[in-house]
Amino acid sequence: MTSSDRPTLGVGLIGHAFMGAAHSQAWRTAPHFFDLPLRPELTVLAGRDRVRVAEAAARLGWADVETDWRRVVARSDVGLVDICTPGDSHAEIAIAALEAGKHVLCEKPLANSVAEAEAMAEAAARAAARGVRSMVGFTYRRVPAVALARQLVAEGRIGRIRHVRAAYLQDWIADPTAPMSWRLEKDKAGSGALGDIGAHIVDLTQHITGEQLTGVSAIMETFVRERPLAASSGGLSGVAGEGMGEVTVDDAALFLGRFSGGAVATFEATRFALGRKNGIRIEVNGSEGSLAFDFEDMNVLEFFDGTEPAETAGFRRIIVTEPDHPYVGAWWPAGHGLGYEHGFTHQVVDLVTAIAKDVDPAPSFADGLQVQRVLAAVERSAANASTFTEI
Ligand code: SOE
Repeated sequence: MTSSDRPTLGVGLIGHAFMGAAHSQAWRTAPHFFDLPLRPELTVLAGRDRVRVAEAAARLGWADVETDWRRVVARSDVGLVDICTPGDSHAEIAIAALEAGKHVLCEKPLANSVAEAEAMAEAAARAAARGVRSMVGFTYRRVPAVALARQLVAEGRIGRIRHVRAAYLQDWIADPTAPMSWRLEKDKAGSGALGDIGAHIVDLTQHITGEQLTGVSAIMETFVRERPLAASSGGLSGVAGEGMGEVTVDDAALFLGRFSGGAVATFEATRFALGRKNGIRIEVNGSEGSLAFDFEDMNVLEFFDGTEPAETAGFRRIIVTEPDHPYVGAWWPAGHGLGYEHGFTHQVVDLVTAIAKDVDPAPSFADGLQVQRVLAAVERSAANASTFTEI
């Protein structure tokens, strides 16, 4: 039986910017490369501006459009609501959808506060008791090299974990003339580099190690505090495209951490690392070996086997494109590589499979709440000057 013979799952996507496009690609592509137990249907796309959402629906392959997310949640032909909006609307939409009996996929970070994330996790637990499933969209877990790293750690191939080193480096706002966007406004995004990209490395390191962060010590910085308004925004002046807007979030967040298994860790999240475009760098040092990953070389996992004799020991580059590597068998022959979008497709595969099996997908809203608690602890630590020792 192929995906086309399967029962259908009507999807309603809310938001059609970068994440909406990435999710649309995944809903369209997944049933053509994986034998899914349910066949996703791109039923309805929601956006506030009817002209823009109609254009996006035509471009991204959605059958219908709405301009109010509430109507998506109410539709009988929608079985799953996919939330790709800024963080300030995640809680309201997700809780309404779960209470309406719709499965939910919510982009990261789960929410803009711990309180919102707690309410979402509680709603998700109530819904799960009724067979309604939910997932938070930490897609980098589903890069084959990351999935292999988690597998090697779980098999004990690097022994007891001592060090975790994680950085998420971008540079898309290093230019001070780059315009304001919702990602630079605290009331919309919750935080800046910390929640936008720091959330990813918090989730990834917890996922790879299988351990949770138990405490942090942090500093945060905002390098550029005012930016030109984008043509479409109202900002401080209230006039779209004129004047400057205030940046109300961090540009960089750096923190130390301790993991529940005793490992110590360093984290760096910045959108000012000039020259780094999407550099997610994770290194895990254990008692028997080490693993290293860089998303800018995303089909490779570096592995140092500490049990090898010194004369032949060294980091080996594993090209994670063999058919037996996680997810790879559905795609291309060895050596042809996958891209950023494949993580979103794998996310759809795992979500739809969990729904069909009537089990909770991972990462759950509870996992998203744990990340939110780490982010909040970083902000508390950075705000507490006593944790920083002057020279
Ligand atoms: C912007 O920093 C961004 O689009 C993040 O919001 C995404 O989560 C990340 O995957 C790529 O960069």
